[in-house]
Amino acid sequence: MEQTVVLVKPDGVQRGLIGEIIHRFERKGLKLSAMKMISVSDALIDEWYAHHKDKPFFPGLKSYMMSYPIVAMIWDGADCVATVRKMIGVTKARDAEPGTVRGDFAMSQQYNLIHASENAEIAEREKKIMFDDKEVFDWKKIDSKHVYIEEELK
Ligand code: 3AN
Repeated sequence: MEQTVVLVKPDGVQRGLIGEIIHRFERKGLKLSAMKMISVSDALIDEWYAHHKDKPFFPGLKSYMMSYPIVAMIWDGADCVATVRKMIGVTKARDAEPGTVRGDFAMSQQYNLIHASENAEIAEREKKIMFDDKEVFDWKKIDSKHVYIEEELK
């Protein structure tokens, strides 16, 4: 199974959408492997968004990400990275498809509620930045045999 990193960003926390977001991924059949609320540091944002550091919106993005706590999670499932990206919708929230998190609950390009790893390689990098090994739980979800057929569980 594949893992992806999801952040409920400060606007999602402020708007009371932590539960809604978790609910969506749980109902989909994904497994929660880690979760914590944290205040992110300046250095963490520099590392997390290193690919955006020269963009004009970076200073605003950084102060927004540091403005209030965030909730960080690891979700686990078959093709989890692409599945979760589909479920969150495109970056500019007012263009996001209805039925996605951003499409249903947000309007802004910056205040777009949620982050999810872009690809499997980035997911591995983000797991290492955000979580210690002891914060990640390897547990068996007993309904997985009703979510996947045998071959999909391998
Ligand atoms: P996504 O989160 O959809 O993968 P990225 O990685 O392009 O999008 O951008 C990271 C974050 O930076 C976004 N979630 C958003 O908060 C912010 N952002 C991206 N593009 C802009 C922009 N043009 N103006 C302001 N903020 C932006």
